Formats: sequence, C-alpha cells, structure tokens
Amino acid sequence: MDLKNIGWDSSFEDHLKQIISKTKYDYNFLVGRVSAVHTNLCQVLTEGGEITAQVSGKMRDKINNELSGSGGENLDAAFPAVGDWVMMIHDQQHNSGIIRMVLPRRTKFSRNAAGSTSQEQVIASNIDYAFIVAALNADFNPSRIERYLVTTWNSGAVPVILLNKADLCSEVDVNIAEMEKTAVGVSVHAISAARGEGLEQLSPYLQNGRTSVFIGSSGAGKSTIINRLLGRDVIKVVETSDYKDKGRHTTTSREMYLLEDGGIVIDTPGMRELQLWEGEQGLFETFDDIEQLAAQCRFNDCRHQEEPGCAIRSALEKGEIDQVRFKNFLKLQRELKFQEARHNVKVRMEQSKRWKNIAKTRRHLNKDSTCR
Ligand SMILES: Nc1nc2c(ncn2[C@@H]2O[C@H](COP(=O)(O)OP(=O)(O)OP(=O)(O)O)[C@@H](O)[C@H]2O)c(=O)[nH]1
Ligand SMILES: [Mg+2]
Ligand SMILES: [Zn+2]
Repeated sequence: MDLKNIGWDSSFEDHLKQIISKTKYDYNFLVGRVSAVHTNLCQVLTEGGEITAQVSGKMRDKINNELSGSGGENLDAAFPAVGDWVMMIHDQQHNSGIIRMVLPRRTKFSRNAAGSTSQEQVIASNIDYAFIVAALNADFNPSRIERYLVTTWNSGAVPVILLNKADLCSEVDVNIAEMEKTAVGVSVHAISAARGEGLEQLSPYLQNGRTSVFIGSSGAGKSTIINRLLGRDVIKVVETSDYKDKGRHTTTSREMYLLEDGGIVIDTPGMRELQLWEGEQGLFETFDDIEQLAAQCRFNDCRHQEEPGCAIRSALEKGEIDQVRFKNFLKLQRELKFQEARHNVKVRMEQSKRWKNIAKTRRHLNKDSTCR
C-alpha cells in the first residue's frame, strides 16, 4: 500500500524526520495510520497492510507524566485516535506493532467527552472534510446543524452538509435554501443514499489521499452513504422504515475505509451529545453575520438587550437576522463559556491538589529533620 493513498504527505514526512533526528535510539520505525481504535488495540494501515498495534508502556508513562503536571485534562486526547499517523516498533514475528509516538495532528475533530467531565475526546484526526449528515425527514431542523458546524470549523477541516433521504422529501429545494441560510458559505448537497442519487456531488471531495469524516445524528444514513461509496455493504445497517427510535445506534465505533477510486472515509456512530470542546473561532465562522453586526453595536460589551445603539436588536427587529438563529448563537456561546469555566476550575483544583501535596511533603520532611 502506498502511504500517499492513505493521506501521507511531505508535512508528516518532515515531522517524522525531525523526531527521528532527535531520538537516541536507532529503531527502524514503522509508520502507519490508525484505522480503528478498540479498547487497548489499534488497527493500523501500513505499507505492508493492516496490522494490530498497542500503545507502548513507555508512551503511556510519558503521557501520564507530562499531563499530570498540566491538570491532566487531555489525557485521552494524547492517545491514538482514528486518522492519526503513528510511529511503531514492528514485531515482525507476530506482525504487530508497538506504538511509540503519535505524529502531530494536522486537524482534529474534538468534542467534550459525554457526561459532566471536562475531557477532550478526539473523534478523528488529520481530516480534510467533515460531512455533516442530516436526514430530510419530518423532523429536519437546520439549527441542529450549527453545533456540528462550530465543532468542524474548530477542527481545521472544511464542513460540507449532506441532506440525505431526499427521497422522503417533497421540498428539497426549500430545505437546501434554508440550510444555506443557516450555514453561510458552506456547500449543501441533497442526496438519497438509498436510491444512490446525487452521490456524484461528493466526488470533488473524495480525492486520492484526502480524508473525510461522516458525522451527524444516529439514523441520518452515514453508514448507508459510505456503503454506497464503497459499492458494497461493508458496514452493517439496520433496515427500518421508521427510524424514530432515538436511543438506537447502529454504528458503535469509529472506523476508516478506503475507496477504490481514491479517498479515505471515516464512519462514526451518531452522537447523542455533541458538547463543544473549544469554540471561539468556530463560533465566529459559523455566526459570521452576527459577529459582524455585534461589532457595530455602540458599546463594546453590548449584551444586545436594553443597550442603546444595539445593531443586533435593530437587525432582529427588521428581520435581517433570524430569531431562532440568534437564540442558538447565544446558547452555544453560553455553553462555551460554561465549558471554559469548568475547565478552569478543574485546572485550579488539580493545581491546588499539587500544592497541598508539596506542602505535605515539606511538613513531612521538616518533621523528619526535627526528629534527627
Ligand atoms: N428512505 C431512505 N432511507 C435511508 C436513506 N439512507 C439511509 N436510510 C435508512 O436509514 C436508516 C439508518 O441508516 P444508517 O446508515 O444506519 O444511519 P447512521 O447515520 O449510520 O446511523 P448510526 O450508525 O446509528 O449513527 C436505515 O434504515 C437506512 O436504510 C435514504 O437515502 N433514504
Ligand atoms: Mg452508522
Ligand atoms: Zn448589541
């Protein structure tokens, strides 16, 4: 397998050379790209084919040591994720690998891990395009896409919106137009994976060496689309005429697939909860129109409520910006602030814990010295 076909390029080559020039050991590192992650094992694509690999104890210790000093909030994120390029020591006898290092990620799609922690979780890395998939069924709602847009803009990848199940919808053009209003400057394509219609619109993105990740809620049809692109049913899809059962998730793990005509695609399970991890930049990109208006408010710290000279309120009154869109903007902004605060509290707590430990050790030492 030519690594270029699976996304390898000169920037990774440079990283690799740099790292090798700094290591003391003369290992013959094997390079590969993580195609799936199971609890302790990774599937890795290499020049010689797919192998299984494990994170080395050394790397684990290094991550634990380095991150315990910084609050530890990125512990998970430092471990290999689907899409990562890794350096391994090759166990030729068992044709398996020991992962020693993850090469710096060019882009990464992260969310805050589900639940109430403050923990970055990398969904996929080194991606070029994020296909945000939504079904054109009865509960189609463009504002649900905004959260995905914020996350995608932050990832460094380019978002592309796919409105799937066009066969179930009689007002496709209206929905496309509505979606385009919500996602200014983002390409929107309507397709029907079930009928195999409109998929040719994806070919500009699915180029040799380019990586796309499919995201969106459960049942939107992500796996069905990928099966279509692969030309056969590789991924399991549960056939159902009524996919209203929201608790149901057919795909349970993130996995990478190679298309015959070039292009790399990553399937992900529908997310029940896409909590923002970080977002300032992504929020600006997604709500560019609102941000630009806000810059015209008379006061720098305008909350767009009762303040005189508020450009946002005036635009809302004139109907130049949509009420729902504005509400969603405020909601995501609040969520980011909350996330940031929670993160800061966690770092502070970790720090104070460290100080307490240091103080305890000191007291202990002092006590020892008085005994002597
Ligand atoms: N009518 C219609 N149904 C579709 C289309 N695409 C997918 N489906 C159906 O929608 C259901 C869900 O499809 P999946 O591909 O499993 O959806 P998913 O997004 O991968 O879902 P998760 O893996 O749970 O995240 C299946 O019953 C598909 O057959 C389409 O274009 N039209
Ligand atoms: Mg799926
Ligand atoms: Zn204002």
